[in-house]
Amino acid sequence: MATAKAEEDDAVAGTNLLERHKKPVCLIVLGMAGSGKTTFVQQLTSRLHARNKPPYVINLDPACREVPYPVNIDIRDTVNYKEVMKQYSLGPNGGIVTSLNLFATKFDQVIKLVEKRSANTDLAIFDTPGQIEVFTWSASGTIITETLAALFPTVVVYVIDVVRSVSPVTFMSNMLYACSILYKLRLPFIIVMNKIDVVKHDYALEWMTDFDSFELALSSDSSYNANLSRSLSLTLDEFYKDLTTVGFSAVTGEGFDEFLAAVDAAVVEYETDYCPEHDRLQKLQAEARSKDKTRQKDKFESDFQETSRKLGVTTGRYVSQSNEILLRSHLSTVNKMFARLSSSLMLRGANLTSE
Ligand SMILES: Nc1nc2c(ncn2[C@@H]2O[C@H](COP(=O)(O)OP(=O)(O)OP(=O)(O)O)[C@@H](O)[C@H]2O)c(=O)[nH]1
Ligand SMILES: [Mg+2]
Repeated sequence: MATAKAEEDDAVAGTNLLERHKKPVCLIVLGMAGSGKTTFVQQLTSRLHARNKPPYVINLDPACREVPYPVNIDIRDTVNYKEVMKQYSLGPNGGIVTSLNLFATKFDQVIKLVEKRSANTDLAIFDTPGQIEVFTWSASGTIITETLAALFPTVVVYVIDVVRSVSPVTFMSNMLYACSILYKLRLPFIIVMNKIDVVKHDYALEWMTDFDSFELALSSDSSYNANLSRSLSLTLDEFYKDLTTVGFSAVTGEGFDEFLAAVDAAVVEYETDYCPEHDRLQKLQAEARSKDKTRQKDKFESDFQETSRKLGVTTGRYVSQSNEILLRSHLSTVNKMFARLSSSLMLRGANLTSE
């Protein structure tokens, strides 16, 4: 019997899996300013076009001057970033956050458009603003990420500039940022070590697997930052272990096939790790909501009985007809008082306006 139930569950899970696979995989491209996110999206897009598998591309950076790839949805068509700054008297970062918040209110339309393309698109790519915290720590960033992850297989692609990360302290701060995003979003995560046409990423891989080599790189530095990086590298050991990293050049396209293979593996991880956890949390939330509803209903009933007792009305679960009439008359008195009060307030309001 238990086996039959397990088989049934497997079949249901299997259908979900297949259904989910019919949808495009969403890649959210994040990374520090200038790490090469936009160039990476451009390279990916042009190679996928060349393979007759055009992706659906969405630009979420309201402040970029131009988008160097064929874009399907551009935030700049919906929100004018400069106008937002002017209207709300904001600086550049505040302008980007507010523009993204305004755009997030229309995100259901983006979802509909991506869903429409499900039949003939394998990848939906989201390019994000350079001010990474604007996306990762804002309400709209969370709304966008969680909505996508609930509906599509979603993978976070974190772009690192390997040229700028040759300093172990900079490398460590970049990795800490990646780590914080991974633990916040809890989605499959790929680190793209970009710009390998300039500097190979071998040094970074070595630092991630061999603590001694990282220690050696820091040996000439005795600053507070270096000591902190040293201790942190031991802590990040666990994080490094399960991390998928791909060397890439957004200029030459080197690493493209490895990247696609990493995306495939990440989708499997999404199905096997993220979805069951997401479903479990959804179930817990639904249970909590239903408990809360029952608690509110009980409280309402007890308050109602208490009020009725004070008003001299006897109530049970079923209110007798005469008591109901009495209660209605109480309510109508309260309503009349309320109407009188609000009309006098309106008059006062009118007087204030005319003043
Ligand atoms: N050599 C080399 N240069 C690159 C590569 N990727 C990006 N660049 C250069 O790096 C600079 C920044 O690239 P962008 O793609 O604009 O970086 P971004 O992360 O989108 O920048 P923001 O959106 O401002 O955060 C540009 O001058 C690119 O030409 C690469 O793989 N190799
Ligand atoms: Mg960019």
